[in-house]
Amino acid sequence: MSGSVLITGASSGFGEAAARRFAAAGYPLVLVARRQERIDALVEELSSRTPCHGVVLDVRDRQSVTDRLGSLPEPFDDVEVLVNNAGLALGMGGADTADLDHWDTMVDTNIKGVMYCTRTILPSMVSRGGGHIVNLGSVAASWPYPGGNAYGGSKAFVQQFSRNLRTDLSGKNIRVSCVEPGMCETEFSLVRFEGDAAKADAVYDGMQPLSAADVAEIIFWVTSLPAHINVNQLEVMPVTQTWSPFAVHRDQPG
Ligand code: NDP
Ligand code: 8X3
Repeated sequence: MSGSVLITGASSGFGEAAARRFAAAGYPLVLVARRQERIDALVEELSSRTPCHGVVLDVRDRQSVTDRLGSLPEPFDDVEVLVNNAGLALGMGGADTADLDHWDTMVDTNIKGVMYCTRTILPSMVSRGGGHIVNLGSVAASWPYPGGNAYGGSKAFVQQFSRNLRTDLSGKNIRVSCVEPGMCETEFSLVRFEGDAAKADAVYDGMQPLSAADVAEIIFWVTSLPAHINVNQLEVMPVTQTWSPFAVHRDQPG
């Protein structure tokens, strides 16, 4: 690789771990998230290893994404890898009781944020004649579970958007991969349950989830394969997670 690596959602979880992984390999980094202190601290820490540039913004803010990620200073403007990682789940209630504000936030972040960042960075990849977009999907894109509703729907968008990008980018030497993890202990569940640590901890109780470093290694691996190889979609779960039989409700008359 010759350019920079831009990671959204770099202030925790997969994004932070991916920043460390790419820094260890010496790539210039653009680290994006909303929490200024976290981004500042990571930029300061990783700058001793590699050039780092922090951008504090909300990926839901189209103007801000377009203006700030579209005018990065050198050498960061030569983005070779875009990791569209910023995202979240909110709530786990049924679709009939879910909070519409939660649904809006998931759609705006997981769908629109990915669209804005991709559309902003893609023209420079096309001009430079190469690049790689890694989108963070989820097992929830393909496998429904109770309370997954809008979150699963938003990740299904990420899966299909990734495939469609590949067709649009045919012949342009730009790779697109959708990495789809299962259960991984990050701040994901703490965010989903709005700061309720007991509920978040219970999600991983008695099982070994993936770690953020596991997923970062996969993201790094996908990008470091020989340039003629494109991993389209990569679903990964901890060994402790698998599928259940279909639920059949038998009380309902005909
Ligand atoms: P974390 O909550 O640990 O990290 C989420 C990151 O996204 C944070 O850095 C957060 O930063 C950032 N973010 C959230 N909203 C915005 C926003 N509007 N603008 C900019 N940045 C934002 O979770 P994970 O690391 O686990 O999640 C990363 C991605 O992986 C998400 O897309 C998630 O859906 C997906 N995923 C997670 C799985 C899991 O089990 N953990 C499994 C499968 C997929 P800040 O708050 O500072 O803005
Ligand atoms: C997060 C994984 O299984 O909690 O995307 O939906 S799961």
